[in-house]
Amino acid sequence: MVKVITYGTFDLFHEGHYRLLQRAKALGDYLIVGVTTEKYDMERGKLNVVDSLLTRVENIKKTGFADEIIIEETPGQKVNDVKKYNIDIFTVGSDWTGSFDYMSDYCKVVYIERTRNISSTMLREQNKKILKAGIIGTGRIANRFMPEVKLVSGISPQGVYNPHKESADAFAQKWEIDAYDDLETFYGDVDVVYVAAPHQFHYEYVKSALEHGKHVLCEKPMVLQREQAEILFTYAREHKLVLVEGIKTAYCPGFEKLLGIACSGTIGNIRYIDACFTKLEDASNRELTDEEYGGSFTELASYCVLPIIKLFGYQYEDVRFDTIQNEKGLDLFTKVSFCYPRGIATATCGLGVKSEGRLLIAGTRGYIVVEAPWWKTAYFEVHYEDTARVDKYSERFFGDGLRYEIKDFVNMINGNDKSGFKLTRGESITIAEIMEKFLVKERG
Ligand code: C2G
Repeated sequence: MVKVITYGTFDLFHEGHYRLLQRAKALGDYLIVGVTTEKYDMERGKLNVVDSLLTRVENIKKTGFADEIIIEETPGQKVNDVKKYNIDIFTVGSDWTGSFDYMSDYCKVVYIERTRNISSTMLREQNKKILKAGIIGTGRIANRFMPEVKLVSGISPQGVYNPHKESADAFAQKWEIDAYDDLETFYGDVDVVYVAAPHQFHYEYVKSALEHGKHVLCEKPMVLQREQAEILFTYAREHKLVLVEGIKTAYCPGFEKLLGIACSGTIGNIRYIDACFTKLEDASNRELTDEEYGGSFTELASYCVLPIIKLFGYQYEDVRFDTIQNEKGLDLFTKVSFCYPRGIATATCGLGVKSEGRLLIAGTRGYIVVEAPWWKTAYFEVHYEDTARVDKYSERFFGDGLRYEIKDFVNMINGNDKSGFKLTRGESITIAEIMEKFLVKERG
């Protein structure tokens, strides 16, 4: 008797799950299905699981493919299960190809092709819709989005658009999704759009996606002019569409906790904020050669300006920029200084100068300090006049952190929005205004 085992969350049970189980069963005579607990999913960074363990087990039972169902509770459990149940074949979907090769020391490992087009027809409850996501752009950030989106329940990547067919095809093949070089067809097949094209194309893509009735998550900086941000947000609001600027820090749990502490009076009244983010880039990269839209400010300032806008608000009295430029006139390093009625703030960002990359929030009773990479906030300290007292806070941060904004985006669309406050429309518009002021000053 050939014994097969597979594992999964099987949330919002759909065709992809059904076909996976069907083919897993066909690999042998006896199929064991391991279903994850809520706690284990939380530990492994899977977000937004909707169905209870009981419901998920029931859904698997109904398929009739499972001869036995077990519960997966811990990271090392798979190897032990294989030994315990005398398993011949371990199988899982091809979106995990390579990840479980280590299991081949104990049994045969088979990756079953992922189902590309899942429809929600298998879902019993109408309101539990799985959003089909379309990705615009095939660059570095789009590649980071893919492993993150699969860890959020309720959304499934459907296809990628790039006007250059070969780039779309290569990306689609890598991530087992569909490729599009025609925008109309692309919009016709997806429910939501993630814009990860170069900055200067964001406005047109976001606008056209909204005009096609799609909810949009757009990479930072969403746009480089205040008016463009206003037009897009107004259109989205009037058409009841969700539009989110993807500044991941704003959505990560550690940063939320940090803002809560900063505003709680623990450090007194906040008077000074200093945020720094540097990332050395090769001089030949687009970031340091694109004379119109390159440079460190457009690339990184969204992160550094975020805590300042969150804590001091939109009403700065003065803003000034100082830069160190390369021979093309692009800023290798920029310092932006703000004056507010209640305090002052500086943000520095660099692609050609390395600095310590710290976030400091200073108040009348103490200060908060977060070391790099503070934009992926996981740990921070609160210090006081009494140097013996240091309060320490930590929070889990998974992967590249994009899953947090994706989760909030999905929840906003589904109407259970408790996260709109994390990056408000006014805050996004102010960040666009600062980008515009910088570009007008530096590049006319
Ligand atoms: N799957 C699929 N096609 C889809 C979606 C999912 O074939 N469109 C497969 C997955 O590859 C997996 C199974 O269905 O084999 C269950 O998917 P999930 O519920 O998303 O669980 P997952 O997070 O993939 O867990 O320990 C758990 C395992 O590592 C897999």
